[in-house]
Amino acid sequence: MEKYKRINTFKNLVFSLFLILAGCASDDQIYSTNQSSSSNNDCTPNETRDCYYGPEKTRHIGLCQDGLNICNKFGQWSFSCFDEILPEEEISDGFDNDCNGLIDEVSE
Ligand SMILES: [Ca+2]
Ligand SMILES: [Ca+2]
Repeated sequence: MEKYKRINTFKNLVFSLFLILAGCASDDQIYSTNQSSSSNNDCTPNETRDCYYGPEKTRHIGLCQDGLNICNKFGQWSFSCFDEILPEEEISDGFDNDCNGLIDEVSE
């Protein structure tokens, strides 16, 4: 019984992580919470939202990924964007490292 519970909790954890990582689910959440808050910085503690501090044209391109702002206990968004992936120097690895839409374009 105990074992089953633990597995279930783990499953839930994985599922919520998946929701956070899958941008669309959290987008919906952010949209609804944004409507109720008047100021940009105010948020509910432990709330999260997508963020990306790289060039906008590289967002969601290649390896580049959004990170998360996390709301602190004072109701302010964290300055850091956790787990975001910003453009890096292109290397020959089969991925678009610098997020310009071209894969391994250096090996021409
Ligand atoms: Ca590239
Ligand atoms: Ca590459």
